[in-house]
Amino acid sequence: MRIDVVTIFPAFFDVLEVSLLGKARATGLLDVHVHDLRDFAHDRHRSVDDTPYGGGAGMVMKPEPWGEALDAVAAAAGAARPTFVFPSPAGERFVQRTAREFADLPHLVFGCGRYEGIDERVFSYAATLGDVRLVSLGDYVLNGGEVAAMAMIEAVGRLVPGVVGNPESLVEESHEDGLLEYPSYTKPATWRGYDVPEVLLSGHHGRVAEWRHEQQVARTRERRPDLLAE
Ligand code: 6GU
Repeated sequence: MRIDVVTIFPAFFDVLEVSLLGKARATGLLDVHVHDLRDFAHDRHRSVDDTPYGGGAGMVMKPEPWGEALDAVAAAAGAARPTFVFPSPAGERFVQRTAREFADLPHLVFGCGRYEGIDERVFSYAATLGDVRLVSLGDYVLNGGEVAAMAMIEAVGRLVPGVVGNPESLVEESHEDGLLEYPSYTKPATWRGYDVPEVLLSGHHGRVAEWRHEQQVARTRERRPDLLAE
């Protein structure tokens, strides 16, 4: 899978070199390219923002550098139409289903906005080059799309076949079956007076599976009743 990122803060993405995603990059499973939006601004100050038409607080990202940046990444990637992902608190919710959907695509382009947002025409233009998605992590506001893009890249990247060594570990985790994950324990069986639940020491696979499922339902009901309603 190819991933391009357009941002005014490329350094946010330095951490893509560590851990499982770093390894996936080194082995070529993930082909990640980070671009500085200011490289596509041609005035003396390499400006990427301006005041909003109609007035109001803050600055808006100018369309011209974005247009050039999107042209460049679309051309670099060749034939396949990219999917442009713009992290935005005004977008659709990013959930595990979104991550699975994105993991099946050949080319994702993350466009990270700052300030009060990106000139709306950029989204219309991007739609002529590929699919466009505005996607939010949740109902709170970050300073820009960079941290959100990082979270999405990790959630998507780990679903690309081969990135996570043991594919079984992707099956039994929170949100894969609409429930939160069951609690996990390791040795020692007693630690500071806390015991591992007896059933897990029993060696009885059927009872273990049943207990884990009960735990999943109980903690989902307690912590995330909205998931059970869905
Ligand atoms: Cl995707 N972007 C920004 N700026 N804030 C957010 C977000 C995204 N998701 C939640 N808050």
